[in-house]
Amino acid sequence: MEHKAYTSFDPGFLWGAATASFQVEGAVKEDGKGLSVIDVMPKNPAITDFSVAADHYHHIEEDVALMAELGLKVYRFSIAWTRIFPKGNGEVNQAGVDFYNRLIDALVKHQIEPLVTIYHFDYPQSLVEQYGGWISRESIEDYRAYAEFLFKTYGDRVKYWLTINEQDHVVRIPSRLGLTGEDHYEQLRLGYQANHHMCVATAITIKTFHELGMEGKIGPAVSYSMVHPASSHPDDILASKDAMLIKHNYLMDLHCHGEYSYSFQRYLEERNFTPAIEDGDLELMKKYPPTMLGVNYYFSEAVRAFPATEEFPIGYQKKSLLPEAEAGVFEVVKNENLAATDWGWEIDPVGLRLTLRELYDRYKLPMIITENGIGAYDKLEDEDIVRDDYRISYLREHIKQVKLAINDGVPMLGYCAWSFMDLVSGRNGMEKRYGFVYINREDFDFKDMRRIKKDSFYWYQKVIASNGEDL
Ligand code: BGP
Repeated sequence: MEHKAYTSFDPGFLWGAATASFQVEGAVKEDGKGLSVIDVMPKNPAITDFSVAADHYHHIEEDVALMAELGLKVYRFSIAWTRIFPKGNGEVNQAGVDFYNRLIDALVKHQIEPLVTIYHFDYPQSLVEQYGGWISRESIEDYRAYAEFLFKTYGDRVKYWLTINEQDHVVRIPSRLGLTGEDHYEQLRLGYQANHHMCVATAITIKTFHELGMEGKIGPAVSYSMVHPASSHPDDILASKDAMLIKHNYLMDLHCHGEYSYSFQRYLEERNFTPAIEDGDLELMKKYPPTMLGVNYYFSEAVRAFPATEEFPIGYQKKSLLPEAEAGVFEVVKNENLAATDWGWEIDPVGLRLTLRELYDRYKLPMIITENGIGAYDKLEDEDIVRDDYRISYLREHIKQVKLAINDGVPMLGYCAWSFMDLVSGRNGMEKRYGFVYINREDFDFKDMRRIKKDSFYWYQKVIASNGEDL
């Protein structure tokens, strides 16, 4: 839809960039930090571990100064649960508390709004050992108590909170739940139980947020993107709707409406995946929905119908971490209309506008983009130059679509690019870079960790300074 009247970004629009603790901090065993599931999971030997990452733990003053130079209005980062509570519950580690006090104070000094992710994948390993972690109901109170501690400790300076990052990924990636040994079917079944506990934990934490009279907004950071039908064949259109349901909407319906939709209930029943739900759980979710949504968007997908057969019976999934095909439901296929990144992620800026409209139509909550960016093999040239024009063009096209979504009537609080600086990619180590700031290290050579501004840094600086007019 083209619009006659054209709105610009609101003067208070939060231009930002994001990171996550385990991907940037390093110092995994320093100052009393406990181990997380990320620290103990089996690593792909082709990539580095996260022990040093971007060494942000030892560079916060320098890094925040760069954020200020870039002009950031908001910085999204996550708190490592195991720096605050090394065992996930029980004793507090003051050195960890102080680290985030220093970071938040430095941000506030530079008038950068902190946007805090309470938990971004690095679940305390001790809770897995104590009672199995998220698959146990005991996990709910420990998460709530941890979040309450953060509200009371940092809430005087932090107004925007993200509860859980990409819960759908956590429940489907066994190492992020701390699962070992179970077969694929059992992992999925336990994943849906963990999912339910995370939804209850989110709702009860939002209840605590309100009871403490916290100012500001709170909600999950969700991975949500359009699943297009591969053709206009009605079977493919049905496949795309079903894929949207089992990849994204099942979770949003729980967070925002406190319900397992009828079709999702059927899906779970047919596969024996229905989780144990206690009286009052759904009421709690209904009563305490999020007050904002964080949206992580990188690519869209196209799907066609994938009928169940004898060879692929209902529920058969391709052996990939995130579902690429599920018999009886859908199969992801290449979208011939779109170019892709070096990792095959299909670049779809209009898909972002569609995503934001879809989310707002369904859930009516203000949103902030919490991740959007392109992973690439950046090349450091002589004289510390990184010519990442592909990043500039990716971000430019996506920001244009955010603007169009605002014109469509979607309330957007801000936009955080992924990522502020290069960091260790969850599955691809240091070779897949995302930052505005280059970190001079490779997977197995830590070099000097020098911070180098890429071309995209100077471009984004202009975008922010012009409030999105100079793209
Ligand atoms: C999201 C995560 C981030 C980040 C990003 C890029 O799923 O929230 O932590 O890693 O994806 O993914 P990747 O590093 O696999 O390219």
